Amino acid sequence: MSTITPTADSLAGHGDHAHGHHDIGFIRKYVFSTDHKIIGIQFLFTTLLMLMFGGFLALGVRWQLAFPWETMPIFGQFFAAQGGQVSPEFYTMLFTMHATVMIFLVIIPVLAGAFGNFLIPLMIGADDMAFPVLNMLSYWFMWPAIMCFGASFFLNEGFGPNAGPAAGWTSYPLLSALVEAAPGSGTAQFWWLMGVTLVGVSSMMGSVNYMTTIINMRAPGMTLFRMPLTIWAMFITAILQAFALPVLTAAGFMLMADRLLGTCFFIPAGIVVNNAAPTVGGGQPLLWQHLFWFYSHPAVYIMLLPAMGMVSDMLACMSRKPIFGYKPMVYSLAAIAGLGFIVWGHHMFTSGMNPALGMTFMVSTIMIALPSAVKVFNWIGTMWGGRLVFNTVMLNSVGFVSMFIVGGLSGIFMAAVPVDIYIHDTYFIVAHFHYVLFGATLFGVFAGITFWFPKMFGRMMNEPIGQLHFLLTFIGFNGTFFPMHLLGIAGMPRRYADPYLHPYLEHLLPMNQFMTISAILMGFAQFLLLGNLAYSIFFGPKCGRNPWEANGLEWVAPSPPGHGNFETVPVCYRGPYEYSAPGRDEDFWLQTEPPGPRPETPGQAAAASS
Ligand code: HEM
Ligand SMILES: [Cu+2]
Repeated sequence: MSTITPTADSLAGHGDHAHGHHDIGFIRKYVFSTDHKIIGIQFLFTTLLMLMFGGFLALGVRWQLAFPWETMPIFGQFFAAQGGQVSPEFYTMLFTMHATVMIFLVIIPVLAGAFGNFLIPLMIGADDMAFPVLNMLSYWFMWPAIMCFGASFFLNEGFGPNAGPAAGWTSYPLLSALVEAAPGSGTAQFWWLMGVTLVGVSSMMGSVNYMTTIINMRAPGMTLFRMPLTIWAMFITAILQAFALPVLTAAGFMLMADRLLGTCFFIPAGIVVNNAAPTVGGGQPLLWQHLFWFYSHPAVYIMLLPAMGMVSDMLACMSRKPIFGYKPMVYSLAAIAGLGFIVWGHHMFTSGMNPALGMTFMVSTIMIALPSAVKVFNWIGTMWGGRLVFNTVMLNSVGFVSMFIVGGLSGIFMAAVPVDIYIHDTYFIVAHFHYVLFGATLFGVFAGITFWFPKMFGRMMNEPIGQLHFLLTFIGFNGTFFPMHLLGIAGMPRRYADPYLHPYLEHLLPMNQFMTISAILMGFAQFLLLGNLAYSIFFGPKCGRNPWEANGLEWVAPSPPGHGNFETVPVCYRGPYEYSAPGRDEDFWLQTEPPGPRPETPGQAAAASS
């Protein structure tokens, strides 16, 4: 791809566009806005709301695991029919909807929807996305999805013991294919499938937009290898979405057809469920698992890669050093994404798979450790010998790296077939994915909120509260999730409403109580984040264009940037990581600053030409 050379014409044309615009009403400006910045902020607040909701569902799960069959405080009143208890069906619904909300309504949209939208045009020097109306639709398709998921709680055989879809966020048949299979398999499961389909529509509209924008709308001089790693990560994530998502959508339609049209893709013959007539299909439940994970394994990278990119940018800035190994960072992102397509079988090691096939899935999965290790090594290399600034951004970024190491290492255990046969479907798995999704991604998101908040609102967030929020979340997180490794090794299965019915698990109750208390602490800590956000939007200290003295194009625009982002088309002269460049007075070097006079000493000349 070639770089566009700036012409006086394009500069003037763009300038005109940035200034000469029309007055639009409140609704068009803030509700049905086509401005990528507003859409990004809409995504951010929606996902934070969903994060709180999903967190409450998780606390419901934790309540039952710590105090089984005891009346739930406060919320117990809502299901009086059960005597305020969490029934087994209700427990199943709680973890299903917790995971559904966290994955489809929090992590995926916060990364691509909130940060992708806000950052892509700003960081590549464009005035907006390639398709602004499509972009607006991608946000507004989230709400029908949220409503479908919401409806699935109620439009069922009655709120109460039978409430909600309960086949897990993985929706394995037969639970999800046969209406009679379980209390949640009826109408609730239908609305769940509708919700996932709509989230998919939203994601796909975003993905097309991001790819087009990044390929076509980069500012003059912004070559591919001058793009910040955030943009590389968003680009690769968009490609992942585009290739993986159609498989899930197709599988969803097949499942719908099984439920509504009498097909039997996933329903085998002769199964009797709940005393209904034997099924007459010739299908295979395992087919769903293959199709589902063909999407969902790449999707776990959709939930991680953007945060990796963002953390790379923040770590370089807060270490005042160039990113260590920029190109290896790009190639390792691409390698993780590419390998991510050929490992899905590791979710099915215990399904009676041919050992030769299991072996190939094992090897390909373990190979992902290589690019992952390159990234970890390079993040540490970036910090090594830097002038580290220990603020909220740095703390959360280091939280990301360290928790990713823990989650990544437990991944290698699970990738090994003999080990996985023992720990499959135990709490070890739950520990692993929370370390990656929460420990890594969510800490990256907290760092990103603090880092780009000044650009969003023109004000800084409160530093002491930010640090306290990090500290409490970090302690609460590890208190909640580290013991899950031990539970898993002790054999505690996931998705059991009462594991203590098995005598060999009875002694694990105190550890579960400790974890629940840690989770409650962590839940409360999130109010610090919300309070900090609400306060800082109105009362935070005002800041200029570049409060962190960073290099990227977004820091050239006003804070917050107006409609059209830049006053004139930014021209990009170098990569985004020129921190502490030798021979300069300042320790940062904006991508837009024209090259200065020739360096004096030969050493500086060598440094400048390399
Ligand atoms: C407030 C913090 C959180 C707590 C206390 C929590 C707790 C739990 C618990 C207890 C389970 C049930 C495990 C089982 O019995 O199988 C669970 C499942 C799950 N959680 Fe979380 N979680 C939290 C945050 C998150 C976040 C941020 C994400 C994703 C971004 C997430 C994703 C999942 C997933 C995918 C499952 C699997 C559910 C299933 O078995 O189908 N959780 N969580
Ligand atoms: Cu996987």
